[in-house]
Amino acid sequence: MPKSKRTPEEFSIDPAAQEMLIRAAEIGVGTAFSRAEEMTPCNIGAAGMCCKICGMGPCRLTKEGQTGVCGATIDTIQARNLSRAIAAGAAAHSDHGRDMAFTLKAVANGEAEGYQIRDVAKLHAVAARYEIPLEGRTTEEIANELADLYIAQFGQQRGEILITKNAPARRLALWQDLKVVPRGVDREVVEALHRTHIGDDQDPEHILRHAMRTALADGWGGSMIATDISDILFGTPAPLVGRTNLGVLKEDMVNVVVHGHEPTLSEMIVAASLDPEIQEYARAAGAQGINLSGICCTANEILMRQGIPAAGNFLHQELAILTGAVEAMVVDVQCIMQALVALAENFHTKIITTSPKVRITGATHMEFDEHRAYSIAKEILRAAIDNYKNRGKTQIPNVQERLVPGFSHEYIRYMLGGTYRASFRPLNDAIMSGRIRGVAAIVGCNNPRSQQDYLHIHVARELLKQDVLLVETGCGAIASAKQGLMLGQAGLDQVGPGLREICETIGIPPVLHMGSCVDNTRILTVLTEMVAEGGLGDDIDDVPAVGIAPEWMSEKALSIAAYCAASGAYVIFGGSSPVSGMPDRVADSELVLKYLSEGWEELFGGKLEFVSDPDEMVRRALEHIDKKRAALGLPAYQAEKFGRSGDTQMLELEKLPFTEKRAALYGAVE
Ligand code: SF4
Ligand code: MSK
Repeated sequence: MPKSKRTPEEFSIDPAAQEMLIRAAEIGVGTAFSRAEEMTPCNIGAAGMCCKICGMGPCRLTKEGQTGVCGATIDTIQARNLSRAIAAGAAAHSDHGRDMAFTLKAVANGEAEGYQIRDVAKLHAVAARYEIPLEGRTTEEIANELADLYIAQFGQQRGEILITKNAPARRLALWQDLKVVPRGVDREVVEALHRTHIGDDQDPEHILRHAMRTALADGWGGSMIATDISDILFGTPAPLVGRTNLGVLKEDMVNVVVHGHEPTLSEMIVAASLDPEIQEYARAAGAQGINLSGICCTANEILMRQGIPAAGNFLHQELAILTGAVEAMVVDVQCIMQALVALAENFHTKIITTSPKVRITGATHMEFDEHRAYSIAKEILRAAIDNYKNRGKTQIPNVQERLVPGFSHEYIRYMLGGTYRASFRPLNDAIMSGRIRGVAAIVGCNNPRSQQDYLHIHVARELLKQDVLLVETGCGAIASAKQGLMLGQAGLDQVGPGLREICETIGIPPVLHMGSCVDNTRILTVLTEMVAEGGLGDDIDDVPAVGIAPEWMSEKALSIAAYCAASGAYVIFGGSSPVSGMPDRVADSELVLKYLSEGWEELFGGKLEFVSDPDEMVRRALEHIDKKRAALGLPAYQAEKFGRSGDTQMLELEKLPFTEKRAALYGAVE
């Protein structure tokens, strides 16, 4: 393996990652970090200037006015490439939602071993949204009807998918005007692929209009279904104390890491790990028990519901194996690196694939079936325990941090007003007064082409200083958690004065963990509730809010960006743009890039821009928030007006002599 040009510190800001990267170099094994360094991206493909849709190509358009063999222009090619990526992302999220709907159906019919409906209140709330009768019916009858309704959204051919009814009325009317309300989830994905086949839709703006419809079928379709059903089956998240980073792995226990996205199997593994029979089996193997942890969004799912520690985000998947302490990494779907299998050959770790959709050559396959989920979960855990005896030399970084995850939109509502006055009013009021300047959602992946976590954390810290409340999901959330930004203390010493007052008063961290990447729909719901509460406009594009994915890498991220922009949000992506063109060499290669910004803004009020410099991301985010504040007639942000309440005053009083302190608190004594 060639010697790396970058140091471990340049690869990641996380000390646990740095330690494991040193270990990788000592052992002589590669990781995504070193492979990214060795693999120079193709500059033509990276700029979206290559088409390989048909056998007359691939066509690389690198000269002014050049077209593909079929005559396709650079704009058409870029629009097609982006549209296909959005369709793939929407398909991944939505297929996850479909599987959740089938699981709900199986549970309702009593056919899913080990599962139950844990959140009946959420089942009722969701069913009521779609006018499913509740009176005099059993939980199973209601769940059955909701499952059928949700399953039907995927295959529906005409009309509008019902989930879009949850959007603000003005937004839905706009989508209806623009004819982008999805007719059925699958239909839009299929049509995106059809339109981008050789010889079909060749007007870039027309292609991208349909890309928006496809993305909406994800955000206000498949993903929202996935989130709703996960909550119904496994419980709506509420804050609890969790831990994160590789230090959560344990030297004297059987370490099982679950990785991927769907909570169906991982929840069952959590339950099976508590089974006395399994605990005894682990002790008989010489371990103190089973230690479960997660990677990526599966981690987020079981962290925010069960408090199971998160071993790390996307770029930690290989690093966990490098500890030598993982008996089994159990994967389902999405974001699983093929490199895991080859890396695991250097250790004793078993890579266990479980989804009927995902197999990796060389991995052990133990197929999951929700009808006998608990038994399969126990078989997987037994296989991990049997592997404990094969463990060699280990090195677990002594690095971990606590966090408070679990801020579902239901909980945010509750925390702002309690049981009797649950409401978004206090949040809206805080924004209207300027205590909170605005809200930013920092979401998305890690990408080894940047320094792991750096962009997430730099942007987060700068926005917090500017009194911007942060909500986070996916790997971005784990990045913040690793840095302690999801603890109450961060609301006291890492934020501007106005946000500090809010964090103090409610007792929340300044960065709210809202779940996995399908749970970006929770953020759409929060924005919708803020609009409904009043004072921040009539639609999502009025709210002083931005979405940022500083280290994005997946097609799912592009789908999320598109549905957020279609919902009215300003979305900033870091890294490089897949449609950047090469304006310095090919002057006519900018249309699509401009269209995502100016064109989408004109149509939807939301837009997508690619910005590589984190300070520029912050500047644009704040500029947008301030522009929206001004449009609403809200006072301009003035940090100096706030910060004189609560702990700040108490801390200042503490410094005074006793008599002055008493006088300040209780008045002068005669
Ligand atoms: Fe080339 Fe046109 Fe075929 Fe694309 S569709 S590969 S531009 S010939
Ligand atoms: S896991 S899509 S790396 S957020 Fe959802 Fe993380 Fe991105 Fe995968």
